[in-house]
Amino acid sequence: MPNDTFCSWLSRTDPADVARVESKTVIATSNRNQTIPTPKAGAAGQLGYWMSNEELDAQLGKRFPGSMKGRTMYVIPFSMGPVGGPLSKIGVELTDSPYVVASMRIMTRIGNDVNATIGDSPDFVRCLHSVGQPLPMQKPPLHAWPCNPSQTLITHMPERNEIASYGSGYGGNSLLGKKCLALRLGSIIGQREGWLAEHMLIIGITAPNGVKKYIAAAFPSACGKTNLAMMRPSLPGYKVECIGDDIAWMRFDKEGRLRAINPEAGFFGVAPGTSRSTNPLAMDSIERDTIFTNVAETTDGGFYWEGLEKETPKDAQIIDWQGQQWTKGSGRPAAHPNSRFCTPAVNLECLDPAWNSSEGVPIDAILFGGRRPEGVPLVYEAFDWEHGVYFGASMRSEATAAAEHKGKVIMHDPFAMRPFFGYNFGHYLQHWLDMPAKNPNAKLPKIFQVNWFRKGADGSFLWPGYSDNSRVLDWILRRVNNEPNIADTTPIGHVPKKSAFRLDGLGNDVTDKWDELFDVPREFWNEETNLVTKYFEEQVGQDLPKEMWRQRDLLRERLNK
Ligand code: GTP
Ligand code: SPV
Ligand code: MN
Repeated sequence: MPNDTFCSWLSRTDPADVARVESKTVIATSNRNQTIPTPKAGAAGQLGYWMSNEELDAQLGKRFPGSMKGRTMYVIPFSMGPVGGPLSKIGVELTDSPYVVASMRIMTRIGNDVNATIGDSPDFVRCLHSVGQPLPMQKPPLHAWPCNPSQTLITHMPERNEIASYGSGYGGNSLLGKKCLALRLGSIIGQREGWLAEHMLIIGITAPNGVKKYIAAAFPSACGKTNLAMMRPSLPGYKVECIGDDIAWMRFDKEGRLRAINPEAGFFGVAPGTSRSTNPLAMDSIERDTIFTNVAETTDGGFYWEGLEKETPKDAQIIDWQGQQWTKGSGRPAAHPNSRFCTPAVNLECLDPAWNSSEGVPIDAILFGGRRPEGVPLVYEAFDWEHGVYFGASMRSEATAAAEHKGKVIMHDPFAMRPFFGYNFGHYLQHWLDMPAKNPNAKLPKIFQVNWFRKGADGSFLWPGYSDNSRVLDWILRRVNNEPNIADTTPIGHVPKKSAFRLDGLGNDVTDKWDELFDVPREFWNEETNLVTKYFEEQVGQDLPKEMWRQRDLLRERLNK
């Protein structure tokens, strides 16, 4: 890299250890129904995996004794959230992976000041991680990345405040503060203590009149959180500042404002697709102090991935994510589709001045989104909180490379939390539904659904996305401000009036697609509602709050009026 301060690292993993493994991620409790809903007879549960404490002890007993033999064991005291903050939680991770140490150094607050607070909070979460390859290994590890994929198991023990992860060194499997603590255990603690742990980005948006509002947005893995969190708006006069790109901890304060903090201290972002044109501020921040995993490399020491074609000299020699010579048109990707950059938050130019605030920022709108090539408009607004909870509950999205799922099948991913629920999804819905009653003075955020990924007949995206998503944010903020006459009502929610939506500056190639972008096909939506009904019946059954059936019925009525 042509940069004096450049100091970064490339890790290549064993090709068998490249993403989260949902099917090997379990939560052990003494009560199965507390952890997962009971699926209908004959249906395989998709909302988490439960294990008994006895079975878990047996599984851990088979794996951990002697697992770190010959390796250095590191002890990482870390804080999720500002050290000592009222919403923050402390963990201590033991690991035999230096990659995990370096990554936790970026992604969390670690060090002596964390140690000092442990005396005051002996309820810290005990985290244990091993790559599962005691030394000497029979064969040297591939790419110097020891792991044990056939024995991988990521486990959570909420009753003991413990996490134990074996066999994988990758991302959410091994950086135990992230999905394991901040989302799975976090959601359980949140249910107990009356707050929300969510797979959401947090941003501050300053409108041209100088008024600043904060929003949180839940999109499934690899569906655009990091990009929205670091967006440079195309609409003049707007400013977007980033609090977080992946996780939000939120609770109503005494004044009834929903306050959010980002428990993390860095960004573990999807590399492919990141470029000067899509996410320039991320490109700036990854020029130094960054750990890259499974990206491709240029022979002069730069990074490369799909999306950087225009920014890389034509004659650059490229080594792919597995260390092989790579040429364009070879039919295989240069970077793994789930390759990542891991970079400190403080590197980001658009980091919000309040990102480190321990009481959090007030949230005025919550967005849900996903990859929906068909049928789902660019943006629509819920009629009320309960309808918004139905938005979250009925979310579906195309599978991505962030976990082990194959192909682009559309999967249910309620609240973008399917892989991260720490407790029974039915109870989780009830927790959301109870928020207004439990916080009687709550100023409830408005709830919206967005979809940057609708496709036209030719298979290309109808909406330019990225910086132009600021146009959607503009409409959302104006709705939050109760600006009159900017919305129409459809059976699925309020949509923008074309005349009120900021399309200025976009070419006809986009504006001509308005009707296609906002079409609400009745047949599609009836079918969608049937699929959600089937999912609720098969997966959640008895545990589904009745309010969700009411919302489903109201939607059907509106669709067929
Ligand atoms: P996780 O870190 O896995 O939770 O993912 P994420 O939700 O932060 O997703 P991210 O922002 O990293 O985006 C994933 C992929 O979607 C990248 O390849 C992006 O380039 C692409 N993407 C993000 N925003 C948009 C958009 O507005 N339009 C289109 N077409 N693609 C987008
Ligand atoms: C996700 O998959 O949602 C991520 C990446 O943010 S990982 O940390 O691997 O879970
Ligand atoms: Mn994520």
